[in-house]
Amino acid sequence: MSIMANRFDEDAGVVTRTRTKKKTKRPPKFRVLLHNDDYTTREFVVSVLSTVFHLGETDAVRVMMHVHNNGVGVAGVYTREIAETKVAIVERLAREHEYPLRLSIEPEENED
Ligand code: TYC
Repeated sequence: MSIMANRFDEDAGVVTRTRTKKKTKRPPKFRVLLHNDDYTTREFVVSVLSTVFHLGETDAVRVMMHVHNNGVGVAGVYTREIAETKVAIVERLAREHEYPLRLSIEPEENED
């Protein structure tokens, strides 16, 4: 949230704006979504959730089962570059194991 006051500079004929409230600098966050398929093994998904997304065994199994039952689920929430890097790492791992596992990224709506 920012408040801007307009001022007219008479010498130069230029309108300047003065920001009176300090801009809070929180970078946008992005959800990394995991998508279900019929071929990737449950064990592989749990291992990715634990090694790449740092979930404990219980949460990793819970997220994997949520995706298995609902089609899609959140693996984690990160800034854009970290989210994109994790997607690239998991996609490479999946292809190496010849799994069709898919991931995507979506912006988290701002909460302020
Ligand atoms: N549906 C897969 C199976 O039954 C398991 C699975 C879960 C696959 C989550 C992908 O993102 C996924 N083997």
